[in-house]
Amino acid sequence: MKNIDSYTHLRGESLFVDDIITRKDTLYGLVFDSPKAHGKIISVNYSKAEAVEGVIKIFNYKDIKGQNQIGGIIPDEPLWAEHEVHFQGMPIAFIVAESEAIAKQARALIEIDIKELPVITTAKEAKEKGSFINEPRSFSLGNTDNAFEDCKYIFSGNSFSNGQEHLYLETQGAYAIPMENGNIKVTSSTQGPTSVQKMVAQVLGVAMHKIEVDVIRLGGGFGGKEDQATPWAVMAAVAVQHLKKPVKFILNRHDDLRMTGKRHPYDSTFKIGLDEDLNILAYDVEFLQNSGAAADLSPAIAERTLFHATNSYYIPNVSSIVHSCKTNLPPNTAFRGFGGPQGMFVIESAIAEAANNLGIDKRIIQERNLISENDEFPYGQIATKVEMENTWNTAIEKFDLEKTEEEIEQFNKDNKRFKKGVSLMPITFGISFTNTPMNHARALIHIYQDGSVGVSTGAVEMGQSVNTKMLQVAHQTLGISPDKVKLETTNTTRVANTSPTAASATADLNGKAVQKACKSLRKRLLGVASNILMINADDLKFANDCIYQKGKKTDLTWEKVIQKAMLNRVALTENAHYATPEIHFDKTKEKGHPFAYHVYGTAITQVTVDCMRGTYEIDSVKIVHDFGKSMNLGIDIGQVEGALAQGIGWMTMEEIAYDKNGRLLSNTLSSYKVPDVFSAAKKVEVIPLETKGNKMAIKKSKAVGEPPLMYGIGAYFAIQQAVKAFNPKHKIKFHSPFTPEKVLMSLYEE
Ligand code: MTE
Ligand code: LUZ
Ligand code: MOS
Repeated sequence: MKNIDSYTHLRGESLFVDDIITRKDTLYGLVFDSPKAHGKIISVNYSKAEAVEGVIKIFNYKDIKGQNQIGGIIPDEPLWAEHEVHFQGMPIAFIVAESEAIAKQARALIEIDIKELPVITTAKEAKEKGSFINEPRSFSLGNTDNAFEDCKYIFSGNSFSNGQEHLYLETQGAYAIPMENGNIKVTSSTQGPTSVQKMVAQVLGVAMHKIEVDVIRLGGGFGGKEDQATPWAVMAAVAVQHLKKPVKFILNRHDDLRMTGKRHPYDSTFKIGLDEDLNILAYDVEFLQNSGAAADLSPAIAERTLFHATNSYYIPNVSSIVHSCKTNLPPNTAFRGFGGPQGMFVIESAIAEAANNLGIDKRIIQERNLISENDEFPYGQIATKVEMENTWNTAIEKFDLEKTEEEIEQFNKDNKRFKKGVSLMPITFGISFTNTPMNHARALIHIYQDGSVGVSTGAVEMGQSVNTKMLQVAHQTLGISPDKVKLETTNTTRVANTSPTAASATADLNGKAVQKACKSLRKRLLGVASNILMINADDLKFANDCIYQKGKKTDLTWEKVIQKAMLNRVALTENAHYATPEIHFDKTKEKGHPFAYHVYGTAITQVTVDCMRGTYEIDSVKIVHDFGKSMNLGIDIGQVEGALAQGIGWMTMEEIAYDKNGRLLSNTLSSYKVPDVFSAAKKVEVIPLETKGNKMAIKKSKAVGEPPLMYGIGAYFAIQQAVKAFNPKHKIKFHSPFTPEKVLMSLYEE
């Protein structure tokens, strides 16, 4: 089934926040943000700005009736700065004017005096100065101290991965309108409607029921709108509370880039120990997460780094620790993979370092240590239904890796200027919010009296096509045609207390709720049909908009059953709640069974480096991915391709740069390069490995949103191979992104 949004997307008819027809008295907001990364606010003078004609009011922390606090996990983040600023781009005030242009004009006239304080931009520096968000977390398995003594080979090193800009096509924004009795309706471009509702209520000092949050769809989120869509919606709502007029606030790209957090850069050190047969016996790793100036989701992201620190390998002795380091950058936040990719890059670095020193192919160590059935993850979960070796071996075989390797060897012998490299990248990703209480969802289904169906869930559509999947679940469970089903907007008055659309678990959680609600409706309606036909309900089934008796079509249609149900006063609405069973985690022991299941896969990446210019091309990425039993292969392969491009971008060309003063240098699309159709990968092939699936996955179709991003890590190591082929003296480093500039330096270093 095609994505149900594709028709309106292509015609430009899909609605986003900015497309809502505004009320005629609508006002426009704009943030005044800190020009300095750290300091004390001595004074702010708004008088010139306030005097601009068309400026209605400039809000600051003094206008807040509730709490000036929007921190989700830790209450350490004011909506508007009070006496101190902690990063460039930190919101200080909110200008509301008759137009955006007027607000912009006024913003330039605000005068601020800041007494500057020392600025920290790197995690290392923060650690040296003892600047942390919270206490460190650590996981351990076995005993690394003893195990290192048994190792024949021990290697250690550093690994750094940089941040990444989400670059959702639709920038952050919200439109808030006053309703009666002080109620406010906020249309927000958020992955977390409930967090927006909760924070609006908290800052306004009102009950949550006074705030309705509606989400039509997002023009991309990628984690950037899990927590960081909230401030803009809250600011618009504060203005509505005071002015009793609608306020619209859409960030322009420049403001969005400067004010919002990104993927966390990680600075890590590792020590890896192997025995004679290249079994990894021990792994010791310390992660320094550059969290930025407030917690945001950093503690949860740090946690997921630990969960994925050993990627797809079984290592019997592991000791890992992560420090969330407080720096003077915008608070970094969720980004596809949620700290997992950062952890996985380090273990791949450690294996590459070992292989390089031993003069063998990285693949040999990888292959020797792949996780298999009943192995224990460092967090205590026992691996079951493992498909790791299956994807690995299938990839090697189906894509004829041996032939590729021979061809590359020959190519590298024959060519001086161009060198090729190849790498294998296995992935293992746990599905569920690592915070167990978040793993639940609800659905509300209405069957209207003409037989058409409206489905509301807590899922936010952001391009991943979750609405299409929800529609599939509903129409298949009810046995009616897809065009009878409509997906409603995500709205806190219809589905409340939702977890954000995140952790790749949205289709599973909300899909299970839809399925449950539809099954209840189906059962009830089969009772109605049974009365009409005077046939035992057990022999009846809905399919193709009709009732079937033991596989034979009857004359009774879906519509007729619905009409009869109406006459008989049978409820045509159902609400269902789903909470993932079996999962648990004990944070005091750092052990448990946090994931419903794992997703596996293997990518083979081939690159060609131009050794004169340092530029490179990704020739091909060939992937064998564990989809379980995909319920929509078109959508799922689209997710693999999109995530892969994002992963390659993170590893190769997307370079976030701040100067020493915490100013974002890569603040335009001319100074921040994302993969385009030419530079992502010339060829992507995905072989869907149809596996048993998992009963915890919706229709046994495994979650797919985030895991394939990590295939992109393969690009880093393939480029490294090619560089080594040209310059054997190159001392390999782990410092992503591997930009053409760094490649050039590596090609010619002595
Ligand atoms: N795909 C598109 N097109 N746009 C997005 O913003 N977000 C990704 C992924 N795929 C995203 C996307 C992220 S970060 C997550 S967590 C999942 O989608 C969330 O949706 P799911 O839980 O339905 O997979
Ligand atoms: N968000 C979250 C996530 O709050 N918890 C998670 O475990 C998670 N995982 C991936 C992406 N977002
Ligand atoms: Mo995705 S990082 O869970 O929004």
